[in-house]
Amino acid sequence: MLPEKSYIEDTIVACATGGGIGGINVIRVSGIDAEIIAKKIIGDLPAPRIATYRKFRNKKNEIIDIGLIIFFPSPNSFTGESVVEFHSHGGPLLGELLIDEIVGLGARSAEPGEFSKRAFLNNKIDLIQAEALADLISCVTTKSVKAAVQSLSGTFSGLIFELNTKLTKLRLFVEAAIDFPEEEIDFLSDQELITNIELCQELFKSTLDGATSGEILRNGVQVAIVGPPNAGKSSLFNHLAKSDKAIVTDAPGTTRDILKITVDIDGLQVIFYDTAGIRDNPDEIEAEGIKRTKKLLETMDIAILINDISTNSSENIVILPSGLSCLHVNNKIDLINNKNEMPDEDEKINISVKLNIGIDELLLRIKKLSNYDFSSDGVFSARTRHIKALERSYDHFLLGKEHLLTHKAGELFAEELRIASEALGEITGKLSSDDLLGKIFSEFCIGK
Ligand SMILES: Nc1nc2c(ncn2[C@@H]2O[C@H](COP(=O)(O)OP(=O)(O)OP(=O)(O)O)[C@@H](O)[C@H]2O)c(=O)[nH]1
Ligand SMILES: [Mg+2]
Repeated sequence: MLPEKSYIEDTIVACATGGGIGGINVIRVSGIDAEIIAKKIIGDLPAPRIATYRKFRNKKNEIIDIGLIIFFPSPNSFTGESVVEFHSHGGPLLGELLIDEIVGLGARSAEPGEFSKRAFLNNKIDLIQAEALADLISCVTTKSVKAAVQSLSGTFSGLIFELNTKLTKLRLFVEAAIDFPEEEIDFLSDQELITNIELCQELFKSTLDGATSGEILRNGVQVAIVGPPNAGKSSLFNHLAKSDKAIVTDAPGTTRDILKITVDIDGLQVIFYDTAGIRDNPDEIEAEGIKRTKKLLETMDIAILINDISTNSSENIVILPSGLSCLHVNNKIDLINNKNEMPDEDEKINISVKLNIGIDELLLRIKKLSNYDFSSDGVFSARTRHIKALERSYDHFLLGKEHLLTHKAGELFAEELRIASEALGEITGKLSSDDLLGKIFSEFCIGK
């Protein structure tokens, strides 16, 4: 998977900071012409890795800005290529002027994620670390920041490496035993082999658990608040948002558009959606809202099905997709005067948004349903594609184990373990297709 020559031979430039109004902008140049470009702009080449104060000049020798320049000679840079960073003054136009000048000197504007892609292609970081880098900027909770930093610093990659080493050792051991049958090694009775298989399985399980938590942390938990009109969906939504984001009235059919807020629940990112009340015979606009609610439900992790206990409006109208986790909630319990009228159904949560009763219990149940392990420390961030590849790898490992222990088929064991290793290679990028790499890096922002 060596990069094409032309790809790596050109020099790229982009603003590595936001490019908006601020103290400074960092304009990053990477590639073989970075040194020449730096010399042309400041007149000389500063000492490596030392921030140097210089005038930045255009082709006509006019000063376009004054700032710091740092030169990172290859291979000791973020991308592994020669990199020059210009710290220009903040302001979008200034940054653009400098970039135009650099482009005029032979560089090309970088594509999204291109710096990280070069870092990956030059083995500075693996794919997990590159993805963690991209995730870091979109984290909205401190827990998810910590997790992304863990992945960036190599925690997740280290586990994948350890798993792969274990798989390879097991495979080589069995292959050696197959290759030298004359030595009559009865490897199946070797307790060390059995122990190593068990240890590998344990590591698979704990890595999958960690990655699952990491994925939940990264993606957040999607929760739709649904139910009949007037049940108090928007009231609950506003309560969770701590703002009057949604319109609340006592007229049924108030909400039509889907509203969304992100709430930090003990470090877990929970995305709540307020939806149109579902009922028979809606008007035309409401019908569109209901259609959207039903579509939304297909992509949710959890539905809060909310019912107005004072009217006991029918819940049967809301048909949830099969497999969707659902929390049944009775709202407006403040309107029930007689305690005997209070439903005592274990699975239902009785709340009053108005009096802030039962909301903590509701949040607790969301936490439980999220499958996120709140007790675990050192969580690392992970993506769905990592989990899928890990699961595939684990399945092949288990199949191999069965071949070996049940059918005494050493060759099949070795073959399954080889496929299991390949799946792990996709995670770190050792064995990823160009298409996959292109897709991953194109989702990065420019300058990354
Ligand atoms: N007494 C009482 N009233 C509530 C409670 N929660 C909501 N309400 C009232 O119920 C009415 C409807 O609330 P909304 O939040 O607009 O209900 P909704 O489910 O979003 O309704 P639609 O958008 O029309 O589907 C409003 O008058 C709220 O003030 C509660 O816990 N107790
Ligand atoms: Mg509403």
